[in-house]
Amino acid sequence: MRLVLLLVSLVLVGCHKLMPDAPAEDQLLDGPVDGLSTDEQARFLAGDVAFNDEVFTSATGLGPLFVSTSCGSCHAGDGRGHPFTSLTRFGQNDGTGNQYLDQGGPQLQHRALPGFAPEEVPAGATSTRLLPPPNTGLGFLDAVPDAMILALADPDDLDGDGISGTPNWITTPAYITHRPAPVEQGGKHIGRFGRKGAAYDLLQQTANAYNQDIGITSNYEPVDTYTGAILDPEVSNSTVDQVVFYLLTLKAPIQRDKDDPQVIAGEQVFTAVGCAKCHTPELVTGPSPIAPLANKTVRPYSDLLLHDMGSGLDDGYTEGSALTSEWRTPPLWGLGLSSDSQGGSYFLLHDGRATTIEQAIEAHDGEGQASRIAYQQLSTTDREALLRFLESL
Ligand code: HEC
Ligand code: HEC
Ligand SMILES: [Ca+2]
Ligand SMILES: [Ca+2]
Ligand SMILES: [Ca+2]
Repeated sequence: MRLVLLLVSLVLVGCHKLMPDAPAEDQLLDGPVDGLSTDEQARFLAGDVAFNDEVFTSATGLGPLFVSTSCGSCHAGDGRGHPFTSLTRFGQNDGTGNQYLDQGGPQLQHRALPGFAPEEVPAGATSTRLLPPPNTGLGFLDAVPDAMILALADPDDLDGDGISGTPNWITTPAYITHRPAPVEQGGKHIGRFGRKGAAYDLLQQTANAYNQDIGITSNYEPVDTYTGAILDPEVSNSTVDQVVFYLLTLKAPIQRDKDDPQVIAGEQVFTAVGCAKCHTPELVTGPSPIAPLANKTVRPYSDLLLHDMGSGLDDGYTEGSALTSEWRTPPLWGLGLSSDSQGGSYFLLHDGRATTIEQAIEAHDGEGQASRIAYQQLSTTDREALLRFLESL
């Protein structure tokens, strides 16, 4: 019987593309946006291979200190990550900048090639453990003009609703080309990627990931994490650019059951209890050299701003101008599909501590307190509708 099942499953895998129950487009996270030119599709595919299939070894420059051996090993299926694929950063808990750069900060490389000592968190440093966020729809988030993010901010809470979203003001590396009409404040720019919004764009995120996560130097980030010396690039500019293009053109998750009356009712509850004040339903992109990303209305459910989420979610670690208790509102698109990439269960919030959507909401405090209390006071019917809606994203 086992053998028969095995054979059946092999056949099923074999004709994956022909089967009527092959996953529908709205169940998948890792395809390209619609409307790419033939040339752009080729760049997407090249980036896909570099991101998912290129596993580094000592022969191709891995390490000597590293966290993992490929992008795809941590970002499986481009969805939300798993506790097994987390990474650790360390530093101090105030705004003085990372005080541990000479002791291996900010990132812990806990693995090393034979003959090299892996890092440990130095005494006195505070450390944080982060799970990978999803990579879907990032090109749309990248194409949102700075001015739109700034317009959503209310750093001094002038409207008195208890919510004071603020951008993460960061110093951008010299190799970054700022997007059109960048907003600048005292020489700093608005970061929007990463759990604390400390990366300006997908090039910075990618060049850093190669360097810090895999121990791979590039022209962009040439400093070897082990010796501190500037090394020849171990990954070419063209490969980095292809990976950036892949991230830019990964499609946004498609909402399911959107016409279901319970889902529609749930979205109304979402707005009524104030979730939409941070999880901004709609953003509009500006110009982009990639036509399908330009001037599009998208529904990520994020304002890309930082919010103080209270002491329970305080990780004691700062990045850019983000305080220890501040997190960038995570986009909620793809939420209902995230257990597919998380081994069948949910691992939500920055460190994956919430294993249900309800637990994630219950952990909202600080600026999220009023909304969480409103959620706790909902009738069962409204609460069920809200969850149905969240699962449809
Ligand atoms: C060890 C696991 C690991 C590896 C390897 C890894 N990442 Fe990540 N990635 C993470 C984690 C954890 C975060 C969240 C970090 C943060 O918030 O600052 C992240 C964040 C990101 C983001 C930001 C997404 C967002 O929503 O803001 C992008 C893009 C990304 N990674 C791309 C890459 C690329 C490209 C590579 C390969 C060059 C890579 N990652 C390798 C774990 C990994
Ligand atoms: C004050 C702004 C704010 C409000 C209001 C708010 N959220 Fe959040 N939400 C956040 C931030 C910031 C996080 C990330 C916290 C972390 O990672 O530790 C988050 C995380 C989440 C997550 C986990 C997402 C993931 O990918 O891990 C869910 C689900 C969520 N919120 C749903 C809701 C719902 C539903 C409501 C309304 C009841 C709500 N939020 C209200 C800011 C807010
Ligand atoms: Ca190396
Ligand atoms: Ca390090
Ligand atoms: Ca406010």
